[in-house]
Amino acid sequence: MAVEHVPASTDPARIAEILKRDAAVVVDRLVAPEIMDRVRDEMRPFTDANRLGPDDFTGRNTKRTGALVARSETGRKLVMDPTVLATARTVLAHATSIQLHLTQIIAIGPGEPAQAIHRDQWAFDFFPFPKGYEVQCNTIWAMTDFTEHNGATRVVPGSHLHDDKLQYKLEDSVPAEMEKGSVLIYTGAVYHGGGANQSDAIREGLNITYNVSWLRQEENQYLSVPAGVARELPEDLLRLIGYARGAYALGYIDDLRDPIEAVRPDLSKAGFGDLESAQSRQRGR
Ligand SMILES: O=C(O)CCC(=O)C(=O)O
Ligand SMILES: [Fe+2]
Repeated sequence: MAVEHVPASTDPARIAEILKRDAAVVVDRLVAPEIMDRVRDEMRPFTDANRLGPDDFTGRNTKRTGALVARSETGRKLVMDPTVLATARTVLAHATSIQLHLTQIIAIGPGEPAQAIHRDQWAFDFFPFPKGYEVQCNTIWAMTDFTEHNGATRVVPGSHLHDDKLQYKLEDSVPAEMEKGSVLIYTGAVYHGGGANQSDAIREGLNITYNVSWLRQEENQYLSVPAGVARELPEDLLRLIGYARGAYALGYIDDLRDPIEAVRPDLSKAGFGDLESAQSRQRGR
């Protein structure tokens, strides 16, 4: 079964429906290809200086370059892409709030073998989340065209409802081929992996993921984004990277203060977390 493609004009509610069924979908040409070139240019000093992966999973001929919020103006815009963000908020609506989980350019070099098929949510120390309870909504933006030949991400559509800790073979998966500027959206529970790059050019994708705010972030945003940069960010992005309570009491500073006060005291919200929302959750709504 191939990964379904939808046009850029598709309503996020419809995209979320497909994700509920398949746990993977490609939104074709969601941004112009030039946006991808801009990210590449802004990130070039960091990608050039970066080193290859330390193990087979991260890819010994693959570079992963992160901290997009600190390093790339265009990357910040992609983190806040309205279609993706509305989709992620819908997919993860069972949680009080969501946050940015990680940002990285994944540049798979020629000759890199396929990555092991996995679930991204295994990052949470392999905790067995209940079937159907998604904790992550992920994207890979195609910075180059993605083809089976150059290492397009491979996905097992519908596998979010399969058992945990399964070992899939590459033949069980299909490549999420897409044009530059398109985005693959997939959940934390779907089995997938980077494809083998059999071409002679680098396959570049921008991996931006979101998770429920009651879990830890994979990329530590507080340390990846220097406070001086954080101070200059728009409020919605600042809250999304973690300067907000994740639920009623999660993430406050010292005397029950809003975490945003650490960098933007002017934006502080009076009171503690949302008690009413916490109580309605406790009652099961
Ligand atoms: O680069 C890709 O296509 C996928 C990478 C991936 O799934 C991962 O590193 O978790
Ligand atoms: Fe992954």
